[in-house]
Amino acid sequence: MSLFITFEGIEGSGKTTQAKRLQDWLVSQGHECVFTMEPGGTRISEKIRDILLDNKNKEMSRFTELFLYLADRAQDVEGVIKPALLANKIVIADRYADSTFAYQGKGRGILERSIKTMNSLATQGIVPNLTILIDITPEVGFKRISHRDRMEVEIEDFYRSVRSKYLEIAHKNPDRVKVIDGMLSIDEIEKGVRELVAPLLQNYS
Ligand code: Z5A
Repeated sequence: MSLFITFEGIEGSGKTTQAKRLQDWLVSQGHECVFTMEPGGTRISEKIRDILLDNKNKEMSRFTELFLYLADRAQDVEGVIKPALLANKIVIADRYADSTFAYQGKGRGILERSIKTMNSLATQGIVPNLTILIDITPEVGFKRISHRDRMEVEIEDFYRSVRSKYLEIAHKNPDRVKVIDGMLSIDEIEKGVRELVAPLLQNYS
């Protein structure tokens, strides 16, 4: 049996820290585990990531941005996620489809049903067994990653929208999406993550 676990949250929520810690723990337990990240989980995706996150590309249209995130996902699914799941491995992804609904959908105002249709092509219908949403306020996330005290009001509004969409997704998908308070310590969050993953390992051979 395969297992697909994704981590979601706004910048600075601690997703990457926890995704890596989970991978280390699973490997130490003898599981075969594959780690990926979006954007950037494959050689081609790294190039897409460079385009997406390049500050010189600030004029990028929101639709170009959407297509690039989906192109990145299509490559990640085809090149990493699907083969690993078919080989009965555990896949841990630092961001996946919920990011697109939160950032491009709610954040940039692109119609959810358009995203749904295109995302189902990119994912080939692969849905995570478990999504761990690490929830923090934009202010705390921003301070953690930028070491600055204040963020611009419009940026703060954008991240508030993104965060609210994440919480809505969690509310609508309670079986798949579990929320952990990102204000807890790194060790406390890790413990919470393990408590969520451990029961799934019982079914996982
Ligand atoms: N994006 C999108 O728009 N649409 C999509 O479909 C996808 C992505 C897939 C890049 O994401 C951008 O892609 C992102 C959304 C967009 N940006 N925007 N705008 P990314 O995942 O590559 O980068 P990120 O979201 O900015 O992640 P990050 O900066 O790496 O943050 P993080 O992974 O949430 O946190 P971290 O690296 O684990 O930790 C950050 C710092 O906080 C670090 O110093 C830690 O030691 C510290 N930390 C972590 N946890 C804690 C706790 N619990 N307490 C205190 N300090 C902590």
